Amino acid sequence: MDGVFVVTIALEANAWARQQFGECALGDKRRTERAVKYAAAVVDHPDGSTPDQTEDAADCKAVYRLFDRERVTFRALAEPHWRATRAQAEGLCLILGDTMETDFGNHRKATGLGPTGHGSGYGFFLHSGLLVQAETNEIVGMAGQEIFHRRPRVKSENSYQRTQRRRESEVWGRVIDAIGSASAKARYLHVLDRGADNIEVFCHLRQQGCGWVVRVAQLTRIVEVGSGEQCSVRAALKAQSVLGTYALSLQARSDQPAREATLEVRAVRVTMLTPERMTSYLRSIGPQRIEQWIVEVREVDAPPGVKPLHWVLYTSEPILSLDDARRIVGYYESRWLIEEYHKCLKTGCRVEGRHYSTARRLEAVTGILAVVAVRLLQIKTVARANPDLPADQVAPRAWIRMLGQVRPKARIVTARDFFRELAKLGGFLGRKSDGEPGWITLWRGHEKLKLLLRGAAAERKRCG
Ligand SMILES: [Mn+2]
Repeated sequence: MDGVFVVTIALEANAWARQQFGECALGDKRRTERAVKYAAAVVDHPDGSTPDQTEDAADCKAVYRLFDRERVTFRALAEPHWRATRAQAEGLCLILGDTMETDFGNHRKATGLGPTGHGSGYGFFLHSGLLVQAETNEIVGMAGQEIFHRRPRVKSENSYQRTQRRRESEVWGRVIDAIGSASAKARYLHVLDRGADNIEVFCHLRQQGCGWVVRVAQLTRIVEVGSGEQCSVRAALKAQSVLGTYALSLQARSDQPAREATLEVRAVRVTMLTPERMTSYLRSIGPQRIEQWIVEVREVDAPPGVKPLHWVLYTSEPILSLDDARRIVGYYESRWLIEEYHKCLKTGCRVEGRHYSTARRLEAVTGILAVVAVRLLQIKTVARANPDLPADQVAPRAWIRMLGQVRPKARIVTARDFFRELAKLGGFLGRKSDGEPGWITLWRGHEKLKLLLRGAAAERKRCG
């Protein structure tokens, strides 16, 4: 499986920006050019402010004007990337779905935002579907995204308004539909957290011909088991014999020592019942019987004082063996990548540090940052997905040469070597106990390396 994105990372900022944003339909070719130019500047300095990322005041104003145009929306900027991602998908792909909350702070008074968090935050929600290769966890890109706002709660709210406000969970279905069905060469498996444990979500997934792994939120939900009788999810699992057990080494955490956990696995095939209260969506698609499997992983004989591990997942995939179950649990564990994406967007691109005065400008700039954050995530994970690739397939040769010059003891042959040395330049110690470098040291190393390259280029110019 040759990396689709490996080539992408090796591209210089300008070429990458053109590839990602050159097709944006913004109503005027000059706007597209402006977006490409700005995106390249963001790649070079993702956590800077807009004035930092532009050459002068006029350039900065031009970017602000760009984000004020009606046609220049989050969707218009990011959609070509989503389309390209879906077109690149091949084989079994996971689509990791999750919502990120932003908080721009109450003091800034950007107009058009809504409450976030427990009401103290002020911003928007970004729902994303990150497409990764199932076996390697290689990041292909974003398959679809949506920004939505929470309506402020009003005291005199009637039940209709309350239901409207609570229908936020419909975003799962909208993004599933926007991503749509896989092409003939790919298969999609959506991997979703507890927020998606909702009959409508399963219906959307099935309508699109996608598979799924969804964390169970309600163990008390009534389902139908094989023989047609009805019972709770919990009771259905309890009635099953153990499919197998396996051991898992857990690293020490602040609140508990390292331990070897023994995990029991159970699985059962169930049918979801059509809810009594039909929503307009459910009425529109007609009665549904969603047949699927439930996998349970339960820690037994946990030492006193620790909370035993317990995961329960719904899946469209048949679970006939312990291996099947472990594969599905492994897919769920890939969700750390979407959490990591959110960090790339918040810390790496400082999306919440943008000082724009309206929600529409903030949304529009997020259309660029959301795609740049994919690139940051790819840089962070490439060494993990393809450690043995030749280094010159993940980075320009000039970078490898320069890194070799400033770290003369380094031997840079593979992608893993390159990223470890890059992280060391950024302060990563690389001791045995340090594991693989985190993206902050990678990013610092990358920043330093670029400065070195810029210095060397200036020197060459001067010496003619
Ligand atoms: Mn979530």
